Amino acid sequence: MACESSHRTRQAAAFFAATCLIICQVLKPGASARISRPRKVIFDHDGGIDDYVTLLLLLSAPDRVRVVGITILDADCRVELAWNTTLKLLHTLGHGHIPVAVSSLTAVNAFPDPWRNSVLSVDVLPLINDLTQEELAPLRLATPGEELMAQLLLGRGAPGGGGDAAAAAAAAGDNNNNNHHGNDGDGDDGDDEPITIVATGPLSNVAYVLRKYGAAAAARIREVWWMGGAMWVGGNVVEPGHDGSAEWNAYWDPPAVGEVWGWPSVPLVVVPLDATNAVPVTPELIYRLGRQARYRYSALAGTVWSRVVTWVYDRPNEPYYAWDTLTAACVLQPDLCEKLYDVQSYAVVAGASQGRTVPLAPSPEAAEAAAEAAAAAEGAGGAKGSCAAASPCAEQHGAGEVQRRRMEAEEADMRAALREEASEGGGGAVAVPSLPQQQQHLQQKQKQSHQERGEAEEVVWSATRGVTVVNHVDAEAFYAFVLQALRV
Ligand SMILES: [Ca+2]
Repeated sequence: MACESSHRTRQAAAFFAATCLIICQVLKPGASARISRPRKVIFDHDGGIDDYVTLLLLLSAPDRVRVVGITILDADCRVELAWNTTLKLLHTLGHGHIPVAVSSLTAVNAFPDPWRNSVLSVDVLPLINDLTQEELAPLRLATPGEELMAQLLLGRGAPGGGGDAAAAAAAAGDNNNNNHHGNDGDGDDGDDEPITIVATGPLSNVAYVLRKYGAAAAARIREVWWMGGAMWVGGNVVEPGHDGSAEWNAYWDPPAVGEVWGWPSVPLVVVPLDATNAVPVTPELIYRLGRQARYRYSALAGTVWSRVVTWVYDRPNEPYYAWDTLTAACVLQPDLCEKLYDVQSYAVVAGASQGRTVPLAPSPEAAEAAAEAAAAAEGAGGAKGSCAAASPCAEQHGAGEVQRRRMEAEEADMRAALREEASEGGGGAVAVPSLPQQQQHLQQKQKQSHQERGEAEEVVWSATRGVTVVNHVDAEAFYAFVLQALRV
């Protein structure tokens, strides 16, 4: 009995010690640091003006994200210049240890030259030009950007890259040596934490990695945040032969969008034009950055954005938006951005709508309007409950729905006619709001057409998958967040 009692006492003591150990582990400072560890990020950009402000934003929050590598596509830029510009910014801010590589992948539909050329206006900024070309040269990695992304994901380091980059940065006198995290520059720091990809250009690099490395790479992606697509609003592509329904990042490489849509196991958060249309880069925003220009990041961001502020006069109906910067802001401050989850959608990868991203459901606003119309029709049909089981009354209840369907069908026919006109005549673009029912009808029609002609069916549409869509942001909340974040 005494022995049993002693055994129980020892058990109780062991339980108490184990409990204490767990509690102590949770409470000690190091434990909380692990819990709130910054998330690893690959910044996959395409060298536009907005991409550099986005880089500043990502670097401004080392407590939330750690940029482990940067890949650049030759899309909204001249990529050799964009490489220079990115390296100069990193060096200026003491982040020269971050590996940067240029992708070898090329456009299906190239960006307009004037947009691509704008990178020069950032590359020449005196604020970032204390390095000579000779000093920059050793910072350039031989590894193609798409392979750097793969290596960072798969934890193989960046052969011929990261280590060399860090050494080269040191040799070039990386300003401040501001390596907050002891990162050796290759992203392979021995942990197996999945990596977030913040993609503010086309999806080509992401698609390449998934295509070549398959499930092994997919499993290493925590999520892809992509600035791209236009879900329930018209696109911003104005090109001959296109119907204007696509957003430019998607249009640059539509098959890549389709490929990423084909990986439902890779969480995808889309920041489409639906959200970014709310956040123009205004003169007032830049003035506000100027008022806090004593902060280096604010001075740089304001200067970079000032390169495009004249768009408010040049293109009053389509000003320069903070497309990419909003995407990074949503990563850093998730509650800033309203999201819809598991939005079933597909991408158009060929034809006059290539690059279009198509949700299967109507927008929340349209759904709400339809519900209100149905409710109003129900109200007009008589006193509530007066005809619960009566067939004629059921028809009355459905009047609003019938009207909605008729109006949608009429609108869809009109837009289909416009699409055909655009594709046949190669004419100007038209704004095409998302009408998934009509799109599916169009798909069916084209499939039948191929079958009737005995042709092999062209791959025009991606698989359907669920994505998270950032569909709304409060502009002032976004501006205030950026202003606060850039006080560095
Ligand atoms: Ca971009």
